[in-house]
Amino acid sequence: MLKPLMAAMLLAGWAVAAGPLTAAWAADLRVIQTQQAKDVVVTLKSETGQWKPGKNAFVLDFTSAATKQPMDMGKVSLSTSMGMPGMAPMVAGATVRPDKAPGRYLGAIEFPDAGTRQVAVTWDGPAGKGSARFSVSVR
Ligand SMILES: [Cu+2]
Repeated sequence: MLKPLMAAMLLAGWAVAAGPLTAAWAADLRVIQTQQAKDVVVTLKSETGQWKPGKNAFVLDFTSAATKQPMDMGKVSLSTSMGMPGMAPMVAGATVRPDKAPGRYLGAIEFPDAGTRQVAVTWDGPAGKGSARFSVSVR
């Protein structure tokens, strides 16, 4: 009786431990948008290569345009805005945190509807302060 139970518990424990690992961007990432600001190349990526209404997980990769090497950007934030005629812009901010991989940040953002967002990515760290702006279609 003990052995099957222990095997089941081990299996369950393994599944819990393996879950986050396999979910954490093991899949290929697709580029949503790339933007260069001075020497900094910002690449926004996700598993699907696009943003949709609702919750979205994404990756921001920072590399040097000159050296192609990852860049530590320090504190990174991402905010979005959608202009709507006759209304105040719809604003949504992302939570962004550094990944273990150098120059990589993991983010999450939620959109109430579809439409083109003006995206601002800002940073403040070893490479100085800066920002990149681009637009992304949420669909
Ligand atoms: Cu809107």
